[in-house]
Amino acid sequence: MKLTTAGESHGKALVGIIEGLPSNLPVDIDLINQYLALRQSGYGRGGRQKIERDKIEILSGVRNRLTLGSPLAFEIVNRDYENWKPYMAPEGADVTQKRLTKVRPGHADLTGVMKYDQTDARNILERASARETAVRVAAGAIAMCYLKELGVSVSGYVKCVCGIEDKNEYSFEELAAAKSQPLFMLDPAIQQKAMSLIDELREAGDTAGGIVEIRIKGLKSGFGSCMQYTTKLDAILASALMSVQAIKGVEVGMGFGVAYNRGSAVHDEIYLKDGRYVRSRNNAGGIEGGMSNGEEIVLRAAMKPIPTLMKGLHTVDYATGQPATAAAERSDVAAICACEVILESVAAFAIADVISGRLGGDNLREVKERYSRLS
Ligand code: EPS
Repeated sequence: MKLTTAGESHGKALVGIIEGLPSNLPVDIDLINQYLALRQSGYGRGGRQKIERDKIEILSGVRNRLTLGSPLAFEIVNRDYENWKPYMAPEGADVTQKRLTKVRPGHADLTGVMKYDQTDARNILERASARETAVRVAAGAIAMCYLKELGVSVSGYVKCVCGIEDKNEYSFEELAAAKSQPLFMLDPAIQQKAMSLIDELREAGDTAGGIVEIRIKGLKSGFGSCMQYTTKLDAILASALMSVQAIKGVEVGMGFGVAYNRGSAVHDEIYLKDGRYVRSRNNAGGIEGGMSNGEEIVLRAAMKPIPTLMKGLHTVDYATGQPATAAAERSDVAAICACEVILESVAAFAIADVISGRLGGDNLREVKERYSRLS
């Protein structure tokens, strides 16, 4: 399975093409739009989300809500394009306007203008923007339709906002409550503190990142491989999560904790119970030797604070070489809820890809038969 994305943040539309879906897969358009709306939600988001009403428009590959096995192409229109058309139109635009040369620390601006031989960081940030993730959420929701057919589900919640951390453990079922919360957090008191901090940061013109936990339930053992480094499931998932804008760290299971504990406190002991292998706990996060071991897959990712700070950080104006305050017109204070939805989506897509890589299958019946034969 392969996803190609295209589109600029203030261009006409965001576009995605998915290749490799089996035929006859039911595509739940309401679910896709629900995920797109969730990506726009959450406490701490900025002005852009008041303009956009992200909705998928499927252009090919689906007939009467079932996939055809052909490339599935779709678009998500940028409503803000109407305001940006004079400055963004491919057919001709006034590029003297909306120029950005006071490059933002932490954003793609500076390295991008140098690499692509530009004088206007607008030509970089439009594509580097996290708006691109709308496409990945739509594709992830389609991957969830595929996973649902096999009894695999993906969920998650926000564990930490700018150092305010929920250290509780939750069952997979408990995670479902997160999405109805303003910050997708599960402890009301901790969430309240995090919301107050976001208010403070908004006043101060500052931003916040956080930690998201993603869990995958129902995946049978043996997905991924120990035979070649490129096929290790943890490497594939870490790459998927790290590919999301603003992610600076990924953990699997106990993650960095493994470095602080002895072997007997880290490894999950194995028992045979009623003819099935079970483990004493799940520090491995459902992956051993680069393969799923049948336990829940547990991933965590750290999101850096949004690099557009309304108060502006020290920078250099690329046009003049003079010291400057970094550009800021509008920004999210925190986009951790969006990040949670995006991480679920990219994890779902990566797992669907690994399953389809192992099972093949031109049509859904073949895929389901092959999956059901696995123990
Ligand atoms: C985003 C839209 C953008 C930003 C954000 C993501 O809107 P605008 O730039 O028009 O205000 O809110 O972009 C970034 C975080 C970024 O780094 O560029 C969206 O729809 O998710």
